[in-house]
Amino acid sequence: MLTLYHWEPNANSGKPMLTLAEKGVEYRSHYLDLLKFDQHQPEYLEVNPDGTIPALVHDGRVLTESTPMMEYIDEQFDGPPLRPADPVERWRMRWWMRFFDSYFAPSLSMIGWSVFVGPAARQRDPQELREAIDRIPLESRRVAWRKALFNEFTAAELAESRRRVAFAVGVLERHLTGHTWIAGETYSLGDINGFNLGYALPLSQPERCNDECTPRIMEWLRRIYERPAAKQTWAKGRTQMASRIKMLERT
Ligand SMILES: N[C@@H](CCC(=O)N[C@@H](CS)C(=O)NCC(=O)O)C(=O)O
Repeated sequence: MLTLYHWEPNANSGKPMLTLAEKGVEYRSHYLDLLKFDQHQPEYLEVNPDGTIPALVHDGRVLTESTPMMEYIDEQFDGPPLRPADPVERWRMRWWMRFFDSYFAPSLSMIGWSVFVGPAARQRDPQELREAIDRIPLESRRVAWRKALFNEFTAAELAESRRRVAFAVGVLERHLTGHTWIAGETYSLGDINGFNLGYALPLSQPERCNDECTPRIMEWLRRIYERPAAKQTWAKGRTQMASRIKMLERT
């Protein structure tokens, strides 16, 4: 029995969703609306007391952390391998997953939370929002929500995140100039990780990521978008957020 608790096919939730689709593994999908704070409700805290998504439950065992979760899925289930056999390619895949998770994602996420998540959730009654924040189990997530909802990211924090995003986009473009995929010649979990992070970059960072400045990134994103597993995964999206992927259609 396999159940995935997730939000939209996006960022951390999209990583196991796309991995499962690439492997052709059936699972029970349990959608949690992050903007309605479903992830902090008692029923979900029984699954993951940290109140973060995604969480995978396999035969009664709960797995969290989306990147090791992808490796677990690849190891545990039949289907095409998503980790290269070649040690150098496997190292490169893991190098990039670490870079995506620890450097690129937090900066892009801060920008996303300030321009999208905060304003989208802010429509609700401020007292209700304060109570919702108080129910968040992890201190780091409480701080992120508070800053997003009450517009408290400082100009310096946002400027540093923009600088990091610009740097990371440059590093990725240079990498894809010499390699077809993140690991090298093999499509892997590194591409799944990077795609979930970056599929909307041409829309969220149009001046940095476009056909003129970053043609290699654009081509890489389009090649992943055209894979049946990506089409199948993003069709599970329920909001405008997931439909942003359509901008990767070739004209
Ligand atoms: N490092 C964790 C991060 C999990 C995480 O923070 N997920 C976000 C969504 S992308 C979340 O659950 N946010 C809910 C919240 O902050 O309330 C992973 O990769 O799974």
